[in-house]
Amino acid sequence: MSSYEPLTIESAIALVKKLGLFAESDTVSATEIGDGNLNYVFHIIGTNKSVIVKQALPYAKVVGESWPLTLERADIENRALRLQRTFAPDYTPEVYYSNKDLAITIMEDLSHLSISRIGLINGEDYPLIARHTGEFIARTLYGTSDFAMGPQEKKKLQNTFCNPELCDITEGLVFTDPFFDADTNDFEESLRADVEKLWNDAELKLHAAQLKRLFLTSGDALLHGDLHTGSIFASGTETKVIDPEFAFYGPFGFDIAHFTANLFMNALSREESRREPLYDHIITVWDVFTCEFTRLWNENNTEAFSQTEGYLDWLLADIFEQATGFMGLEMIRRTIGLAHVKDLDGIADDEKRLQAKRHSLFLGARFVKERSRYTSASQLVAAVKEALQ
Ligand code: SR1
Ligand code: MG
Repeated sequence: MSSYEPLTIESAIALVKKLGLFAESDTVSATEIGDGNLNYVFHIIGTNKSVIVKQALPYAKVVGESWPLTLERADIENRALRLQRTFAPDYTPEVYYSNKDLAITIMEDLSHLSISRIGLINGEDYPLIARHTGEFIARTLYGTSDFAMGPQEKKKLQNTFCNPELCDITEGLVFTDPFFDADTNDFEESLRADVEKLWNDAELKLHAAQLKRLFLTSGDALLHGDLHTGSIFASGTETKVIDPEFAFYGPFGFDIAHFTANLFMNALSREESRREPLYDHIITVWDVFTCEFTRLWNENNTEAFSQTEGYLDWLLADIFEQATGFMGLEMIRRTIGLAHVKDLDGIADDEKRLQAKRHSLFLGARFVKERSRYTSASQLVAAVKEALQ
């Protein structure tokens, strides 16, 4: 029988003391700080140290108890964090303790950093975030791929990261619902004409279906699975990627797509004179990802064709094309789907907010439909600049 019970402030403190993470005699306080869509997050502070206790709830917090959700995701998150830390220790928090029955992960406190979405909204630029995130993505993806592990070991690992319920959320909220008049959609009434145009765009729907198939069937590498700017803690010097509960074996282009889509949406929320740092990040993350992936490819590769002329270039071009499409889908769903972004929703001026959302929809659709036309991040940036003129 499962011993699961949702934690309270009191039981969270009792747990960390029982585990010996804090002395019984220590004065310990806790605050529930979870502002995500799915979990409880307790920040626990003692005299000399602090930790984060994260607990999955048996439903999606963003919707309520009417949307039951597997507790398995806490175990997936815990195992993904531990694995990602072996490939990218500088960019992954340390896990101190995990308990599958309680759906709990206790990890390093990152409260000296800020959630990058909030920082970016408040005008921070995080000069190293793109370099660090590009290295994180390249190392975790390459390290868990057929190329690094060999197909047998990779398949064994892949089997342990089947994440059907969380994938189902993405398949619905990112790849399907925004393209139909689905109950989960949520948009401002003033956008109805734009949204109906999108629902009636047969070409867009065909491309969305193709990208959905890629997501459903590819098993390139262990993805983070939800790598938006709310999953990244950052400062001027440090970057930590958190929350890999959506981790599963999927297409190489997915994580970088979500990071860049969220950077573009932040750019849309800014005045023109403040957008350039976001554009630089998008170019940098692609440069760094490409260089690091290439370095790892040449250093450690089990594939007999690895040095066959043109193979790596073809693969990188393919990753770029699929990522451009996934990026467009993320921009669309964050504008009209169930889970929005504060970057766009928080624009106080009605006209500016609607304009930013229309740009997000327009650019999202363009990136989905015309993904094969783009071959570099500077072309993506140029397309955004042109649309905003
Ligand atoms: C019901 S969960 C909604 C969204 O929150 C997560 O962060 C994922 O992005 C998911 O699509
Ligand atoms: Mg999350």
